[in-house]
Amino acid sequence: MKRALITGISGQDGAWLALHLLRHGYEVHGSFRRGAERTFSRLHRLGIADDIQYVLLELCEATNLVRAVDRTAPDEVYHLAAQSFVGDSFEQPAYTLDVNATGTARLLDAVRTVRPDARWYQASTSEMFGAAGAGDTLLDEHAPMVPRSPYAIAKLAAHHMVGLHREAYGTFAARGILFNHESALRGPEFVTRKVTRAVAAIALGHQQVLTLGNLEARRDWGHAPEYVDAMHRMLQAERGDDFVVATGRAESVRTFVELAFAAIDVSLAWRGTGSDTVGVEVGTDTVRVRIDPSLYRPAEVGWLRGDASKAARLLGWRPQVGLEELVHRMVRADLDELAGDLGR
Ligand code: NAP
Ligand code: G4F
Repeated sequence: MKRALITGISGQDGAWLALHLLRHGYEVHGSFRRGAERTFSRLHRLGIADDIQYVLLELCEATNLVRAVDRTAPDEVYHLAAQSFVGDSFEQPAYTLDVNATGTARLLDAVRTVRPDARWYQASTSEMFGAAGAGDTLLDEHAPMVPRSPYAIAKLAAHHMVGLHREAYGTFAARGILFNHESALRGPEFVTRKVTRAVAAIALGHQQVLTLGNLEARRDWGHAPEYVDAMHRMLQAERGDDFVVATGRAESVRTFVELAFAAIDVSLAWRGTGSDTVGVEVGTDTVRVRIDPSLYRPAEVGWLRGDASKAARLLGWRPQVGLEELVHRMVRADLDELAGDLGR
């Protein structure tokens, strides 16, 4: 039986990956950090909370990392833990660098010291491409990286540090450059889940208006459970390598909003421009979407679209669930969750 250590077990990807590895017969160790509440709500939602072995792990604490690796003795390390919200990284740049970049360096060193043969998966990100995605450029593993946020800068440093361990110490290290991936387990601060939760609340009459930032940003949105499968495939390959994981289709936040309202049979008409834009419900003329400029980012990544043909060729990985289906599933799940909450 293989043993996996997943850092960041409480997050969206941690939960989906744990489910995937348990189904493949792994012993799964999941890391958590101290907090006032230890609920593991996503793991409970997937019905696997009792199947995980939990280990305390804080990326800012080097000796704790050594002990965590020693205690879990993993064959595969999936390093997912991070300060993952781009917006907050502008408010907390030094903290984001410490957790995402220096934290990765600390954990790499702990694994090299205690468990040098363990295979490493690095949660790299399309955000590292940043400004290089402008003008609908199709981004593959060789595209330039022009980061535009403290989060992306920290992730790019971690990406290079993992590459260095591959080169200098012969570590089996895979770097997954994943584009945005979403699900009903996505954190509510990210735009997709913010939209689908609000649309569900509007459908049930508990919210009137959804307030957003930049409607024109385009993202390549895929289905999270498929993306954790790609992570697993990367560590079963012959050698550690780099892979873009994406759908190849980029749509705007505006289009995502339209699709989410369509899932509750509401058509939106857009009026105004820039921060004066409003989305109005066709038929009732009720304002359903407004812009709050305070939600604009100091520097924005306008366009991200990925080319995952290398993953298709070498890993046999291809995206399955399309954007319309993804949005529909997320709205449906939020309707069910909210209706359940209201019934309690
Ligand atoms: P997420 O839901 O925000 O989960 C992040 C996890 O990291 C949580 O378990 C969190 O624990 C943990 N964590 C945060 N700071 C930590 C620290 N100082 N020490 C130890 N653990 C810490 O993120 P996700 O969407 O699952 O993403 C997983 C990884 O993939 C992240 O590295 C993210 O940057 C990267 N990524 C995500 C996407 C995407 O579209 N989802 C795309 C590309 C790359 P708490 O619950 O205690 O906060
Ligand atoms: O949903 P977002 O916050 O995701 P973002 O910034 O693309 O980052 C996510 O994907 C990355 C992969 O590319 C991951 F590495 C990262 O960890 C995270 O999972 O924002 C998407 C877009 C942005 O352009 C943002 O400005 O939506 C725009 N947006 C417009 N209104 C909004 C909002 N974003 C949020 N979070 N909230 C809004 O109200």
